[in-house]
Amino acid sequence: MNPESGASAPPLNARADWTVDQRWSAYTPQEHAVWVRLYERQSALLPGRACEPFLRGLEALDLHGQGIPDFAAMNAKLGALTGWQVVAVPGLVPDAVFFDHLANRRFPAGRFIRKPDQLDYLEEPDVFHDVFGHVPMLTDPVFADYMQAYGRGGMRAMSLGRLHNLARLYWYTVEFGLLETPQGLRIYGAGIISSLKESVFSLEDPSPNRLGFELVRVMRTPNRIDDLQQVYFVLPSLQRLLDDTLQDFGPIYRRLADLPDIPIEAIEPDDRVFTRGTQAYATSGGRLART
Ligand code: HBI
Ligand code: FE
Repeated sequence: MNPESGASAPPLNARADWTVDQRWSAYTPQEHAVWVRLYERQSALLPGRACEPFLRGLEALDLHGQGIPDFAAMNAKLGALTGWQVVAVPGLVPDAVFFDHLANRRFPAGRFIRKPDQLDYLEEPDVFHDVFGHVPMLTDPVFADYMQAYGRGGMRAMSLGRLHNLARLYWYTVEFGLLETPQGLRIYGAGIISSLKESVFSLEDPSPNRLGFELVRVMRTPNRIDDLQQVYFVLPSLQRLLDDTLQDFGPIYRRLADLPDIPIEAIEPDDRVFTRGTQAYATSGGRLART
């Protein structure tokens, strides 16, 4: 999150709400080919790893990997399912703009796609992360309501000076969340599902902690934006996430003001532990140690 982002104005080619036309017909064959490569890599990993609502969403939206989806066609299907729409934006948008879109059931998605020599490195969310990663879950009615509730809560968190706490909730759910199912843990977080390495690491590596989701606990846990996660939080159900988020966050924010952050690798006495991670990946230096 850019601390100055609240002050900036939209780029000249964007509307006041930071949206732009997707200009689907302007994508080059090379750009479509990047989508196809990413799609094929990720979809091979999804069976037995992605949660059912995600897989159903991918089917329902007909995101079959022929190329970068045309938002207009995708929105017709998405809108009929949950009333959500995807709008194109140039890149990261200011927090207040982001929250306003979510509160109105619009998901801002990057329009550009990463370069073929940077398949695993992203500075800003591109169309593959935003559409492949995020949009399938928006076909689930419960998750769709959660995202809207999150957007509504965003402005309040900003005015109360607790945006850093609310942003952690987004991080550890929408981006890096795991779901408990009778078949085992499954991915629903877009940051995981759009990443080759993390789709395997999040579920199968002995390094990270995997802990039961608790709202306040999550909001006390810092996150890392530059590497594979040290901790994942496991939801018992998507309904639990929605229910927790529909409560009044005022008292929670007052409690958080008096509670210290929890170190990222810590396991607390009250935590429900799915995996006590070795933290081997993080303590060996993570990304920095790799050549
Ligand atoms: N902009 N395009 C875009 N995508 C995001 O995920 C995003 C953003 N602006 C702000 C923002 N996220 C944060 O407010 C949330 O992650 C909390
Ligand atoms: Fe994202």
